[in-house]
Amino acid sequence: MSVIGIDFGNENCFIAVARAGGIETIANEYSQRVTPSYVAFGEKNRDLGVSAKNKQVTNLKNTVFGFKRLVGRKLGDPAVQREVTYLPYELCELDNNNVGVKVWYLQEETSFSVSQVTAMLFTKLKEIAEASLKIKVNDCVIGVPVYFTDVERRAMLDAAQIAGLNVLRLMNETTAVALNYGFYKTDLEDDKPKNVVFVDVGHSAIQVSACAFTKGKLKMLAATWDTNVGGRDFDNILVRQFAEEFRTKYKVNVMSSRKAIVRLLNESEKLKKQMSANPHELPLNIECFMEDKDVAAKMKREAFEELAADLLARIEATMREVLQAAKLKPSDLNDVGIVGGSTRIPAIKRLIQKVFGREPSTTLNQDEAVARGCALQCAMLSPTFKVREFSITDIQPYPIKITWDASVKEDGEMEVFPKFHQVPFSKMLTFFRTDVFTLQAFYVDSANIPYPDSHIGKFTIQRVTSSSDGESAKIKVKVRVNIHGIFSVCSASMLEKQTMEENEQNEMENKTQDEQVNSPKTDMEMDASKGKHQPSCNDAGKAEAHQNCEENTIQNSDSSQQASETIRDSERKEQKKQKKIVKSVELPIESVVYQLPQKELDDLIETEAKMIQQDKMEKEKVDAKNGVEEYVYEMRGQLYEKLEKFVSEQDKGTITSMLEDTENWLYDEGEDQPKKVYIEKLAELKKLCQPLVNRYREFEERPAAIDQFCRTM
Ligand code: ATP
Ligand code: K
Ligand code: MG
Repeated sequence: MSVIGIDFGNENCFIAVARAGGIETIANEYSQRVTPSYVAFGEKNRDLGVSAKNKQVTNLKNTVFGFKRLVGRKLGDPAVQREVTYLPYELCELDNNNVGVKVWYLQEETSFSVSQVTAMLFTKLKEIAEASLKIKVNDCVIGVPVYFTDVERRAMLDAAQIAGLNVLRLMNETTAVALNYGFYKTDLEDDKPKNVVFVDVGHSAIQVSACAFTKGKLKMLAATWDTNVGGRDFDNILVRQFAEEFRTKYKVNVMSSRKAIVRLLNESEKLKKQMSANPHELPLNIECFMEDKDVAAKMKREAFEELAADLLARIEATMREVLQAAKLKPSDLNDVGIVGGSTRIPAIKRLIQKVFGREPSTTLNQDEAVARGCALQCAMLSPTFKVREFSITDIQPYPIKITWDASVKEDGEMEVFPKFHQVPFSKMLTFFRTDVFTLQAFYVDSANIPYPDSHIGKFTIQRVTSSSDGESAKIKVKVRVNIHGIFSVCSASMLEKQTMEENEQNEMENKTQDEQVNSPKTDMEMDASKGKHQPSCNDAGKAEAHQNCEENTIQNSDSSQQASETIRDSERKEQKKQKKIVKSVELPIESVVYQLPQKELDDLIETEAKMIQQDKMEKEKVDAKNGVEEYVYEMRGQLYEKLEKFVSEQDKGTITSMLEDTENWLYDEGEDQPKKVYIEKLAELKKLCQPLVNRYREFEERPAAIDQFCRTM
C-alpha cells in the first residue's frame, strides 16, 4: 500500500510519495516532476497533463485548464464569470446550475462537470504514481487552498472518488507547507514557540499564513489570501501591454483571436520568468503571429514592475494582514518561508523583506512543498506507516453560523465556529424541542466569501417527540468541522427519561452507558490527528467542546449536565421499585449538502472507467500501428545493408514490394484500424522476413558457436 500527496495547482500538479527513506516527488512519463493541470479532448481519446498542454494551441476549444477556480461553483457566480475572459474553451450550465465545460469529444458535443474534469486529472496523477511506484495507489492527501469553502471541498472529494482515490485528508495548502517545514526541524522547543510566516504566490492566487511551532507540534495562527492575484495576472499585464504595442506597430488586433492571445500569453510568461533572473532589457519575438506578420517587443524588469504596481500593492496588503490577524510583529518572527512559482519574482521577494523585516529563507522546495507536506500527512494518517508523532492544529478560514426555525419561540442563530477557530473540531449543542426541526448552516460574513452564496447546508433532525409528560425533549446535536475542513451536523440524540422496574433498569443501564452523551466532559479535549480517517463524526483528531443553546440563550453546559447526573444519582439512591433513567436515543439527520449522491457518483465512476478504457484501447492501437511502421522502416534499411548477402534477388523484390504496399496501406486504408489488424499485419510481415533474419543471425552466431565447440573439445 502506498501513500501519496497531491498538490493540485491551478497550473501545476506535483505528486509526492512517502517511502521508508523519506518523502520523494514522482516524475511523469516525460521525466518531469511537474504535470500541468490540463485536460484535453480529442476525436478518439483524451490527453491528460503534459500532452494536453503541448497540443493546446492546436486544440484550443477542447483543452480545459484553469479549472481549479471553477470547482464546486455555479455558472452565474461572478467569480466564474470573471474567469470566462481567461478561458478559450466553452463553459456551460449543468442541471444543478453548476458550471460545466462543453467540448468536442469522440466526435460528439459533450459536457462534463468540473468535478469530472478534475477527476480526469486525478486519474492521470494516479496513473503517474502507479507507473512510477509499480503498485496500486488509493490512499492520498490532497492539498486545497485554505480559502476553499464547503462546496469546493465537497466537490474535491467527489472528484477524488470518481478517480478512485481515497482521500485521508483534504489538507490546506498552507498547513501542508507548514508541516513540511516543521516536521524536520530539530531546534523546536517545548515552551518557546517559533513563529514562521509562509508566503505562497502561485498561478492564480496568493496565500499567506502564520504558524507557531513547538516541539512536535504546529499550530496555524492565521491565514490571509487574495484569490485574484497570481502569476497569471502578471502574464496578463504583459499581454495587455504588448497587444497595445502590436496594435499600433503592426496593425493587428490580438484580442480578436483566442489563439493569438494564448500564444502571446505563453511567450509573455516565458519573458516574465527570464525577467526574474535578468534585470536587463529582454526581447519577445513571435514568428508568423497574426496575418503572417512576425512581431517583436522588448521589456525590462523595472518597467514590468511599474506596470505591475497594483498587483504588488495587493500582495503587500495580503502579507501585512497576516501579521495583524496573527497578532504578530515582524520582530516576533523566526523565519519567513516562500512557496509557489511566483515568489521567484524579485519584486515580491523585496516586499517580503519590507513587510516582515527579513529575507525569505530557502529551506523549502518552493515547487514541491505542498505535495511533500501532503505525502507526509498521508503517511501519518495511514495505518501502514509508522511516523514520528507530530501534532497539527489547523484553522477554520471563515466564521460559520447555524440558524434554526421557530419551533419553540423565535428564530435564532448562533456563530458556532468563529474565524480561525481550530479544526478539526466538534461542538455539542442542546435544544429543547417537541418536534422535528431544521438547522441551516451559513458562512457568517458573505462579503468575505469569494462567492456569493454563503449557504453550507440544511440539516433536519428527525424523529423528535415530546416527552411522555408533553414537555420538550432535550436534544443534543453535534456540529463538526471535520479533517477535510467540511462542516456537518454529524449526530443528534434525544435524551429520554424512562420509568421502569429496577431489574430492568440495571440491564438497561449497562447497555446504554457507552452511548450516553451526558457523561460529564471537561470543556475541551484535543488529541493529535492520528489514526486512519473515517468519514464520519467519529474521525480522528476530534476535539470536543460543549455549548448549550437553549431558546437562543447559551448556557453553561456543565450545570445542566450536572443537573441530569444528579437526578440520576438521587433517583438511584431513593427509589427501590420504580426508577427514572435518562436514555439517549440516536436521531436520524437528513442532510442536504452540496455533494453528489452516491448513485450519481457511481454513474460518474463508471463513465470515467469507460473513458480510461477508451484511452487505453486507443493507446494500444496506436502502439500496434507504430509497431508495423517501425518494422517496415527497420526491414527496409537492413535489406540493403546487413541482410543483403542473405537474400535472393527474387525474395528481395517480394519483400521490397510488400514493405512498400504496407507503407502505402498505413497512410490509406490502414490509417485507422482496430489493434488486431495491425498485429496481424506485423505477423504477416514477420513471416516473410523472419527466415532471412534467421539466416543472418545464424551466420553472426556461427563463429562464436564454433569457438565454443572447439573449446569444449
Ligand atoms: P495555485 O497555487 O494558484 O493553484 P499553482 O500551484 O499551479 O497555482 P505554481 O506552480 O506555484 O502555481 O506557480 C506557477 C506560477 O509561477 C506561474 O504563473 C508561473 O509563471 C510562475 N513562475 C514560475 N517560475 C517563475 C519565475 N522564475 N519568475 C516568475 N514567475 C514564475
Ligand atoms: K503547484
Ligand atoms: Mg499552488
